[in-house]
Amino acid sequence: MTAHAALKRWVQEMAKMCHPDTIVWIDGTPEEKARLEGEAIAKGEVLRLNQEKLPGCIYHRTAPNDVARTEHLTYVCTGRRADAGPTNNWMSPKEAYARAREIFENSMVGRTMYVIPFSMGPVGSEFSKIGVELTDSIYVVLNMRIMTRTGTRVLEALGRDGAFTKCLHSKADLNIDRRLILHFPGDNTIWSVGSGYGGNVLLGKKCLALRIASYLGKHEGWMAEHMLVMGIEDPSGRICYIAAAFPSACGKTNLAMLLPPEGLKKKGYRIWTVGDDIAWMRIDTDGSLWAVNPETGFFGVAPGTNSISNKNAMETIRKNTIFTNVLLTMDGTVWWEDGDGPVPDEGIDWQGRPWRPGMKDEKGEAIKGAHANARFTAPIAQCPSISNRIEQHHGVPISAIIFGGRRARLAPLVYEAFNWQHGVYVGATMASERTAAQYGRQGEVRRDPMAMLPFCGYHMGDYFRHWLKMGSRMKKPPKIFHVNWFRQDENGSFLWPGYRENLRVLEWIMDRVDGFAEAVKTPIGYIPAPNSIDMTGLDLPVSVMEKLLSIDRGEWLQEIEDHKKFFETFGSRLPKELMDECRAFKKRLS
Ligand code: OXD
Ligand code: MN
Repeated sequence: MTAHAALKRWVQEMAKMCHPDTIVWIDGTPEEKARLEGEAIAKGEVLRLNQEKLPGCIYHRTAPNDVARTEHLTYVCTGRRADAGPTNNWMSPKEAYARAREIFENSMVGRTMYVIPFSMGPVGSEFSKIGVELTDSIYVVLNMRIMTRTGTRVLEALGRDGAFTKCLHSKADLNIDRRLILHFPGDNTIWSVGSGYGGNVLLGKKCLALRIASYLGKHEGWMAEHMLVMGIEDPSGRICYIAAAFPSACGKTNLAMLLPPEGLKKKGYRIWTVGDDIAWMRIDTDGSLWAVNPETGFFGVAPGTNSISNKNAMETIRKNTIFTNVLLTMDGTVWWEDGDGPVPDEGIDWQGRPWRPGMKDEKGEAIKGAHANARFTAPIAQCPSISNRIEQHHGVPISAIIFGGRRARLAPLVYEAFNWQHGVYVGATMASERTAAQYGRQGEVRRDPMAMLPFCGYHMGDYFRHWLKMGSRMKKPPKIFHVNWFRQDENGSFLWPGYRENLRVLEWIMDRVDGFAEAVKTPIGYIPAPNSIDMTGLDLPVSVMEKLLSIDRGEWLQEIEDHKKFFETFGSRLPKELMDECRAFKKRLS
């Protein structure tokens, strides 16, 4: 087990509250995986899929009311309300512990409490953080074994008195009225109760690696960001690493595993995937920014993933994968909407009901086989484009940071910020439009600074200040860019083909980093000079490219008013530099 007295004491204390029948310490061995899968299958928590077609794969359904992160039940519990800031739900630690305690009390009677020691980042790296999650869900254990480094080696790295994040989870009765996702940055503690959905219960991910880590990063001088990390190997064999932040469901996983488009293939580019969701970044001894992916797996959205949108993901999930809330086919395989064909003639849908294509509900709407947020959990080691630097303790050096949103109008295909401070302004004012699939008015702009709106564990005004400070400490800060793959014409059709073709934009970004791609200075930043993006093999009329890069001063002037209003919500904690950027931008446009 462990010689760590404080850890043992805490496990005992939590067990006294939750009252499990037994306590099992997770060791991370393959034998343990086989045993746990067997138990989960016997209990009906998961199903074994067709082992010939999907070796090592299992299937799980969540409760129908428990299919996505519940932001309205997610709290940052700081001593003072002001420290959580206007973008987080807040509860006092005293009230939060008391309310959750009532739900945790006896929640594990008749169940086993699993103790999962896990490391975010390579075990033993000075960049990594250790957590211990207590849970009554075997599904959580099986997922954590894929998404993080777990088991005895982590306990060894923790030693007798190492620091760790205390993560407590119970499904309890999966009642949404008794569901709470609580973060206590001051206590390095997370309590999650009443849910079985990944984003709420795999506590290493959003809760630790973003909310708690962003808080730790501010205090310790590093950054925890909602970013993919990828390496782009150019024809000479040099690899340039970039980190990119997009709001949830805007294609981070697809971009991280990009395959070069036909037209650029002969140039010899290769993409190396470091991570698809989270980047921990520090200034190294060379004065530049280095990033590690703290995770070891992908928890990706299944619908829309297919051999065209993401061939590497389809290869990754052929074995040892957990499928959640997808359609189960009659031969024990899986399928989802906008996946690879053919559409099965029948199956069992994500709610466990018989399903056939074309079925309609009482409102006449198509019944989907898979939930729109159905997921796959797969080991990064199975990704054909995996970077060979995943286990490097210092990660990879970052040359460029990319922000992006989904904007039908306004934002051009790509532009480059003038400098770090301007780049922070670009990230802080990032926004995405709601699509028909999301709750709220269609087309409505939702500000999502650095794609961290639901994940920043402290006051966002202080977060912006931290970004500015990090830039001033770097010898050579990465260049900052903004991309928009989603610009539309007057008829609502996308102007840019996206997917693999995005490499053309990344090539321009790399060339800008090296200082030789041509650009035109505009009030919003530098945009590509005509013909500076390689269009070999892509038949896109020049007039469309012009539209993709066009800047409408009137629309931007309106946008700035919205930036100002948004900034005002942060009150006196907003760094003055960002309002200065706002004013300077307006002047450039007038
Ligand atoms: C997200 C996710 O919601 O990565 O951002 O699951
Ligand atoms: Mn994410």
